[in-house]
Amino acid sequence: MSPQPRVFSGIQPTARLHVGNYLGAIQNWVRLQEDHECLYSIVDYHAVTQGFAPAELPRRTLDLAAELIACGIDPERSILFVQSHVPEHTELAWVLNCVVSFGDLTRMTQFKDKSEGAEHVSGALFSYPVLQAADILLYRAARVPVGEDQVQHLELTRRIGRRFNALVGRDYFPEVEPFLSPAPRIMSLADPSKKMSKSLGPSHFIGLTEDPDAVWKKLRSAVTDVGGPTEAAPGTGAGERMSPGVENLFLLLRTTAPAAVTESYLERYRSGEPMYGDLKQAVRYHLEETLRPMRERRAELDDRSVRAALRAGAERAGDLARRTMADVRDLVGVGPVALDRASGA
Ligand code: AQP
Repeated sequence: MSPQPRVFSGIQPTARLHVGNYLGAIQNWVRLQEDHECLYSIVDYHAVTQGFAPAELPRRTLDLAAELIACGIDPERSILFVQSHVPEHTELAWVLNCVVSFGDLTRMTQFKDKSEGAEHVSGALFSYPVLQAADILLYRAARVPVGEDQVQHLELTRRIGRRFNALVGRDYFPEVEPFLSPAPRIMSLADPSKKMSKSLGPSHFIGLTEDPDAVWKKLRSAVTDVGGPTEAAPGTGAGERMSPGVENLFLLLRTTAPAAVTESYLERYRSGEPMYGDLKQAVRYHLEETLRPMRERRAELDDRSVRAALRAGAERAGDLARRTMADVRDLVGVGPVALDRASGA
């Protein structure tokens, strides 16, 4: 039997999961477990690129792991682990820093967005996509389930992998492909011109384990017909132009409700009858149906079992990572084995 294709993806423990993370990426993480060998990492070294938070980071890491398990990541089937528990991530990142071109890094739009107006811009924020490339290439994973905002970084990972292969004269790292969900970009409720994101503030996102009343408060005040029209949401079947806020509500409905439900609201939208209040109620209902089982599973999980799952995950990931790093040191000519060889030992 041929081995299952390998998948890697990571998520930062900067706060708890939101609906954008779930519909854009985590739902695919769960699905891919069926027929892939999956590694999913809580990338805590990424979370410190914009400042340390030693009093909060460990708690966030544990909470995020519990939420991922509640979403359906099965730590028996998939390798669920914390990035810093496998030190080879940062070691490979250094080697890949020697491979990446400075010009390529300067073109990363996320760096431009995150550094704009910041008081202190760390070197790590600039080279962040190299650590991301190391995360993926360390496991020689070919498929990476992410949201649309990460596609540029994956293109860079591909370029780094190719350049490494060319420099060492061996096809060592595979070609990396993004794997996008049907909702690769969920927008903010309060400002639908921006992607749903934790850093924009609580009114902009819906937390996965948020209380239903708080979710409704955010949905009720979600922006609808301001912000200018765009093309109709892909896949909604609507021929007319929708404003970004309405398009986003339809996207939330389409990804949580049966197709017939979305179609009935689209018909009402096309007929021009006022329906935004009802549309928000429908999103509220179907989102709650999606989120409730996760909230319930999350409530049943305790820290002890989550910590045990992460410890086991780090052991399994570490076995794979050590093999790759041994090869990489060899290919680059560093490390004790290379010295032994040079001296004929
Ligand atoms: N709005 C979104 N729509 C679809 N997918 C999204 N992802 C994030 N936001 C959306 C995807 O979720 C995965 C984890 O992303 P991350 O660890 O990079 O989380 P994030 O980007 O840090 O999430 P935020 O909320 O945007 O954080 P801040 O505001 O701190 O930068 C990735 O696959 C991502 O594509």
